[in-house]
Amino acid sequence: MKALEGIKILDFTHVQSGPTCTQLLAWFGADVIKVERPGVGDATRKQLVDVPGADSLYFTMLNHNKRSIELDSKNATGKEVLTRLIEECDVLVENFAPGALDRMGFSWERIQQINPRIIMASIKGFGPGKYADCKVYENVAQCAGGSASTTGFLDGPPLVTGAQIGDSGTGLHLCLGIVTALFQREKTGRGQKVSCAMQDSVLNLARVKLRDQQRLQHGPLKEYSQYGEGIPFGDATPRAGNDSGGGQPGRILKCKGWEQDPNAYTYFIIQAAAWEKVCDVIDKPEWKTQAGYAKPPERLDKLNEIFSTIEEWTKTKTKFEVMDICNPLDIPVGPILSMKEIAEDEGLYATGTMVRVDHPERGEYLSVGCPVKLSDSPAEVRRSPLLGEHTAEILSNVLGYRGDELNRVIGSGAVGDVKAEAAE
Ligand code: CAO
Repeated sequence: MKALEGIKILDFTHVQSGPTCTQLLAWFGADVIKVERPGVGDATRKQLVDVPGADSLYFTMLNHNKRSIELDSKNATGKEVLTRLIEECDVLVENFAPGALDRMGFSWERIQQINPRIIMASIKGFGPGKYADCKVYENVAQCAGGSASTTGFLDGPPLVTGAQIGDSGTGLHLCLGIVTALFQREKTGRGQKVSCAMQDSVLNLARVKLRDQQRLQHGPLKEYSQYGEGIPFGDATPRAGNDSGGGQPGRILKCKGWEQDPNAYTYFIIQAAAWEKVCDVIDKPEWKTQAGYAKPPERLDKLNEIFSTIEEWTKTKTKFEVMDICNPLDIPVGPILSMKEIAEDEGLYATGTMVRVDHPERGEYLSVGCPVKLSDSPAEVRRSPLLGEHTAEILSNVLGYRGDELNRVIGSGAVGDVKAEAAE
């Protein structure tokens, strides 16, 4: 038995933010029914196509373990089928542009009338306010949520990060909201609306930078490299390069082979508790007691010199040798892993964090498995559905359409190209 077994999700999501949420719910055991426009489907099916004719990796990697029904929600019969789905499902998840669901005739008020127990979960770019009507994509959220202004180097432009904190980050937040609302429904018997704005989710993940914004009022941020370099602070949290976000100085340092390999680097933290061991490893034992180096505050104006000296040592080792030497000494380091190295790491496949998935159109591909491991509800990754693959079985098995009723729905053109025999 899976944790969310018996929970039905009406998945009205598309692109990335919403689908990451419903994929997690599917991995936790919910029956996720993805509603897609007939003949078109989620736009990502045909975005960044690598295998002609096959669903893209963008789609397949975000829609595992779901069922797909083709349904035109603007057609009268389509609306009738959608109403039946709302009656049957526990949760409706959507991330359409602001107002799109209302324009279809399915406002929150209407949805509650149809099914008072349903939980409706929505992702929008911004919360209520002057930008509420904007359509928003990943990088817009990273910029509006304070991440871009605090990412990058001091002398360069703001940077977006490769981790999809706006889309997948918001999907994670929404998933937590849905499960929490399901938990509350156990006590109240009522559904509720769960809303996540991408700006808010990014800001939540950039929380420590708002911490620093307020600390600035009480003086310079001494753990930032620019303090040691004598560069004055402005009135907003600056970009901090690869400085660590906490109170322990850290940097990315070159390792053996860096001249050829763009990822031959390690992250290296000179945590106060491990300072003496760092000094021994890099053969600078005198720094353990020398004034100006022995105590953490004294080191802050010498970080460039200290990290350059450590880098002379890391350049003589591979990033994995640095890890092997430092880890037993409790010196926090981490190799900069390329996606190629991650894709080849059998240890990640052994834990289910990476998976190999078979697909009828594209053959085997790699994906990231469920990152949350439940001991009583292990996630098994199943391939994403083809467009409308489950239309027939959802109409008949979930919604109970039979005989003439089924033929009427199929004949209406609202559910794509379905064979009545398949549904019967
Ligand atoms: N049947 C009939 N019509 C359907 C349908 C279906 N099954 N599914 C969707 N549609 C319609 C919608 O009703 C909408 O019609 P109207 O414009 O007439 O109301 C239309 O398709 C387009 O939907 P959309 O505006 O949501 O899609 P878009 O490609 O123009 O915008 C996006 C995409 C992501 C910018 C927008 O949906 C959005 O801002 N979503 C919220 C924030 C978000 O999740 N962003 C992250 C996406 S991942 O990077």
